[in-house]
Amino acid sequence: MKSGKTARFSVSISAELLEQFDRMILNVANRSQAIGDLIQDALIEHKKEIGNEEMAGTITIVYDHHKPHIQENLTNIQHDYQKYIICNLHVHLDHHNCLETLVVKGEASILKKIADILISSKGVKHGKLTITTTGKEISNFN
Ligand code: NI
Repeated sequence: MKSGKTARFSVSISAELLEQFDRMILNVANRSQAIGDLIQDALIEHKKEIGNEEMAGTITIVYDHHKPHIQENLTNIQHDYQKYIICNLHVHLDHHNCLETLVVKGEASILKKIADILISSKGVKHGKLTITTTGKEISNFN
C-alpha cells in the first residue's frame, strides 16, 4: 500500500505483555510507531520466506585468497548471477583474509540461492545474507 493514510485499530492483549512492550520501546517516539515498525519487520520477513517478491540485500563473505582457485571460483559465480549483483566491495583484511560484500537485488529465493552457493564455496570461512525491502511499497508514516 503506497498511501500514507493512517488507519486506527484497537488491540486487546494482556496487561503484562503491554507493560513489557512499553519498557522495551522506551526510546521510540510512541507506541503506534513501535507497533508499525514491528508489523513492517514481520511483513519483510514474510516476503523473504515466500521468496517471489523483489527484495534488496547484501551477501558478505570472508575467505583466504591464497586457497587454490577460490578467487576465480567466486568471480565465476558472480558472473553467472551478474544481473542480480549491483555492486561489489572487496576489502583486504590482512595478508590472507579478504572480505567481500555484494549488494544484491532480485527475488528473495534467488538471493538465497546465490548466497548459498557463495557461502558454501570451498575456502569461504564465513558468510551472511541480509535481506531487506526495496522500499517501494513502504510509505513513510513517521
Ligand atoms: Ni583481498
